Amino acid sequence: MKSYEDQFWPRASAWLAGEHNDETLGSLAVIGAPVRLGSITPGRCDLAPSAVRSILRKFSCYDIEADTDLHHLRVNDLGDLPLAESRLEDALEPIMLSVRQALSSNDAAVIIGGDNGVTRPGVRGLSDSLERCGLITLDAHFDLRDLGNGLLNGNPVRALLADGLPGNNIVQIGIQPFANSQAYAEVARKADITVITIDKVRAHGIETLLNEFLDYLSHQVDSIYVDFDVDVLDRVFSPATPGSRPGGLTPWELRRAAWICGSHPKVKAIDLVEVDPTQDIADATILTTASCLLSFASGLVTRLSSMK
Ligand SMILES: [Mn+2]
Repeated sequence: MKSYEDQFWPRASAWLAGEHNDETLGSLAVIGAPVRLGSITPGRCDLAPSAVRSILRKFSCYDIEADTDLHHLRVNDLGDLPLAESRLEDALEPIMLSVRQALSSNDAAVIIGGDNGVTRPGVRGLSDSLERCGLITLDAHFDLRDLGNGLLNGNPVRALLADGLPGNNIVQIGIQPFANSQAYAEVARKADITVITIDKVRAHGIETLLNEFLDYLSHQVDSIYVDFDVDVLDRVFSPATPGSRPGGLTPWELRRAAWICGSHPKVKAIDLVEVDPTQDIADATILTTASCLLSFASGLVTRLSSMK
């Protein structure tokens, strides 16, 4: 059946495929990084990049909240890196180099995982000097598990500490009770990582906190990477992420966070990870994930127009 098309309602899928205004403000790279073999709970998060791309048919390109149209931005969709059968150890270099290359010719990059193992190579893609890089995680978990059993989706932040990322360049937002151990809370404390639990987010608001920590990091780093582990959402909104728990963020909070990151001049890359489309219900998780990609892009339009 031929689908209904309306020339006055351009779809975000067409934008991702390359539709844009004759004159644009800049460009956004999109990289699929379908790693899955490091997942503690085995699943098919390797299918998320294609699921996000196809659900964009259901979205327009207009952000009424910011009054921005995504056609002001060119997208370079670099496709999926062939990593679905790769160990995280072997995925480091391809993801890192892809991010590095993407950032050399685009204003920002969105990496669609894959499991949370993409965060380490993603951050390493920003720069060789990790002391000049900042990391914000929106995640129910520390991802500071021991490295003794090799790389997992549960230890990218621990691996980054080992790589030389200073703990005081790391801010973790959305950490849930009874989803993390005291031993790993102690690792975070000793490393001087800033930890904002989910109850603190509830008390102070995601916008206030995110703006505060983007400012804080901006004073000590050149570029910032933001990890959107979609399991930071409440489980009701995120059935497709194995680690989500009741009591997490709402889709509104995550989308708003994505817009704020897009609008901030030092945020160079974000990732969207941990979504296993085979576990989704009514596309709830994948719709939110796609809305984060679009809101980050909308924030980037606002960033680039203010720089003109
Ligand atoms: Mn995580």
